[in-house]
Amino acid sequence: MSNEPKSTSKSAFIAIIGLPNVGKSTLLNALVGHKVAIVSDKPQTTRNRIMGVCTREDTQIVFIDTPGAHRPRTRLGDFMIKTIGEAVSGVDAAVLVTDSPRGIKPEERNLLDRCSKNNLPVVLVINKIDTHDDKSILLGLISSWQKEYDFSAIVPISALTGDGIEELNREIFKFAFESPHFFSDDMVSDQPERVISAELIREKILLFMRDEVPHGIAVVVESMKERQSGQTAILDVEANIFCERESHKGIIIGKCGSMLQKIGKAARQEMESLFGTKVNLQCWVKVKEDWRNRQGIMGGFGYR
Ligand SMILES: Nc1nc2c(ncn2[C@@H]2O[C@H](COP(=O)(O)OP(=O)(O)OP(=O)(O)O)[C@@H](O)[C@H]2O)c(=O)[nH]1
Ligand SMILES: [Mg+2]
Repeated sequence: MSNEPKSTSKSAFIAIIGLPNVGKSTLLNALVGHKVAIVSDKPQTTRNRIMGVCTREDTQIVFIDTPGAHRPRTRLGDFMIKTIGEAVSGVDAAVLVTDSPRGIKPEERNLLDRCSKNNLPVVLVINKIDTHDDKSILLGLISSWQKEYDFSAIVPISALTGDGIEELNREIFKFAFESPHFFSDDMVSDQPERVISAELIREKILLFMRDEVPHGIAVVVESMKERQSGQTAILDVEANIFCERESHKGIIIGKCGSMLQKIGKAARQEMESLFGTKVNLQCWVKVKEDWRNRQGIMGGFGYR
C-alpha cells in the first residue's frame, strides 16, 4: 500500500483523553476496528501513548490513546500524566471520554483547560450508555457538560457494543484537512510486535490479579524468533514479568506455577490469533523493587 500524497488526501490527529477506566482504549479499538490497545477493568491500564490508525478512502485519522488522567503518586504516574500533556499539544482535536452519571471531576476540568489553551476542538463522548436504561440520566449529563466547554459535538456511545461509533466517526472525520497520509493505508498501529506481545501479557495479569499486584507489573519481551518445526512455523517468545516485591512474585507464579501458566496460556492464545502462527511463550518473573519510582529502570521498560 502506498502512503504517497494523493491529490485529495486528508488527515487528522485526534487525542483520546479522559479519567482512568472510562473506556478510552476500548473506544480506540472500536474506532480502528482492531485490538491495538489492551483493556481492563482496573484503572490506569494504559501507560503509554498508543497510536491507532483508521484510513477510509482518501482520509486517514490517527488516534492517540492516552493514560487516564489521575493524581500521580509515583514517577511512573508522572510519566503517564506527561504523556497526556504531550498528546494534547500535538493534535488537531480531542475526544474527551466520560462514562457515568457522576459529577464532573477536577481532572476532567484540567483536561478541558489544556484543550482550551491549545485551542483544540473537543468532541465529548459519553460512553457506556449500555449500562443505563433511563434516558433522562443522559439528558441531565449532556446539559451539565454543555456548561463546561463549547464542544464540537456530544455523542453518547457504547464502545463495547458499537452503539454510536459511526456517528462519532462522522464527527471525527470532519476534522480532517488536506494533507498527506502519515502512515501506509493498511497500518492500524505504530506499536512493534514485541510491545504488543508484552502488553497482551500485562493485560492477562490485569485480568487475573487483584489489589496492588497488577499495578506494579511491567512486562518486557526479550526475544521473538520464528523457527520451522516440520511443516509448522513456531514463534518463540521470551518475556520477563517484573514485579515490585518478592511476595508479589509468589502470587504471580501461583501454586505449583498455576497462575503463571494461566496468564501464559491466555496471552499465547491471543498472540496466536493476532500473528496467525503457533506461539511458544516462555515467561519469567523477576523482582525490581520500587521500579515505578526508579527512572533508569522505567526507561528500560519502555516508559521514557
Ligand atoms: N459496559 C460497558 N463497559 C465498557 C464500555 N467501554 C469500556 N468498558 C469497560 O470499562 C473498563 C475500562 O475500559 P478501558 O478501555 O481499559 O478504559 P480506559 O479509559 O482505557 O482505562 P485506562 O487505560 O486505565 O485509563 C473495561 O472493563 C471495559 O470492558 C462500554 O461501552 N460499556
Ligand atoms: Mg486505556
